[in-house]
Amino acid sequence: MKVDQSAGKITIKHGPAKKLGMDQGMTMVYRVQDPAMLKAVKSGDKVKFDADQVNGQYTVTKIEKTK
Ligand SMILES: [Cu+2]
Repeated sequence: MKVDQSAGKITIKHGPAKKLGMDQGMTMVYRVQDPAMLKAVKSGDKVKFDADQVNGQYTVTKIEKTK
């Protein structure tokens, strides 16, 4: 939904993510492990991503654009 490369953050609208304790879909802001990861995506893209809780913050560890 929104990419903020300088802050290393991305807003993602996603479906249920049981692994992260999210039983319902939602739109939320994630940190990214490495801001360079955000060069591959832009606002409006559909993405596939992996995330974990790192130091209590939801952090994207992998992201890729899908069609
Ligand atoms: Cu969420």
